[in-house]
Amino acid sequence: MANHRFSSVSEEEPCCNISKKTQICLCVFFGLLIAVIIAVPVGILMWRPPLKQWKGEGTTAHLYEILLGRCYTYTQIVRPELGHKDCQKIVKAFTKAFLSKDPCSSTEQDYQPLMELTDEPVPCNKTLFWSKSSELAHDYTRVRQDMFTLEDTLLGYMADGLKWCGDPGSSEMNYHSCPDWREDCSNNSFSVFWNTVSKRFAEDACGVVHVVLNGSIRNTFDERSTFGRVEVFNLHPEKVNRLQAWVMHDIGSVHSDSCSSSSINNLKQILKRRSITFSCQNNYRPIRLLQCVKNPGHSSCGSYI
Ligand code: N1C
Repeated sequence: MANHRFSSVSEEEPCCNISKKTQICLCVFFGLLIAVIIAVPVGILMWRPPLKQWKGEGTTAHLYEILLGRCYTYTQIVRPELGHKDCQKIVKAFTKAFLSKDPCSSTEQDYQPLMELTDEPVPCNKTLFWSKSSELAHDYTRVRQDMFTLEDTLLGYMADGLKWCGDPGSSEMNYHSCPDWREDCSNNSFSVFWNTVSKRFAEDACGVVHVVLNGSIRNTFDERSTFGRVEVFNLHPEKVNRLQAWVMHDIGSVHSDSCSSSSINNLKQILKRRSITFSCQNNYRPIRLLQCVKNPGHSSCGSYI
């Protein structure tokens, strides 16, 4: 009985003379207040200025992991003599070169620490350059394992086919867009990287160096390409005795350029001024054979296969 009376009093007379409605209101008010007190600083801490939008495609998804995986594959499996290289350090130096920076003001210096960690000897007479002929040149070095394109060295192997850029207002990579060379800026983190590594690759070359050129396009030797702009001018005449060019025509294409064309003559003149001997051969047979392996039925391959 007493218990019954007590409980009915507590239900009907809310504590401290505050009505139940007021209690609910207070609860809601304090709840909201706490939510605001938590949400505002969290929001301030979490807020990121929007990343800048560019015309080119954004950073390759999982760039960090891909770089690290490729670095280990190269140093442990492809060239185990480089097994002492520190891949964690190399990939950190790679990303540090462009993260939190304006992707349109990239410099060679940004990549200098990365360059120092990835030096790698290429034997004399084994360097192979290419221009507008990436697939063919790499088909060739896949078979001629003693020859090296830039992508057969550690840094080229790691970066081949990837895209990357950062943003000055963020420590993140910009996965949405990166500057386009033509439409945004030429000094972008990606182009500056290829210029920097191509320059070193050419500076390191010695003996007879080779280049695969595409004779099925109009400007077989293009002075604006990385080969024509960077590599040719960074060969050291005191250690490079000759540049051997192989002008290759696509199977079945109408020939556009050959060793006797004006663009190749332009290359010859540039090298002459730089005291480097030049020799040129159309459709170098070993590479032609590789083209024919891919096109066995073509009439122009009849004499080979
Ligand atoms: O501008 P290119 O060719 O003449 O550059 C090729 C030349 C090669 O000899 C390489 O040593 O320059 C070096 N190089 C690369 O190794 C490379 N890998 C991937 C230059 N560029 C490279 N890339 C990408 O291809 C990069 O995006 C760059 O802009 C293109 C250049 O290819 P291209 O015009 O056929």
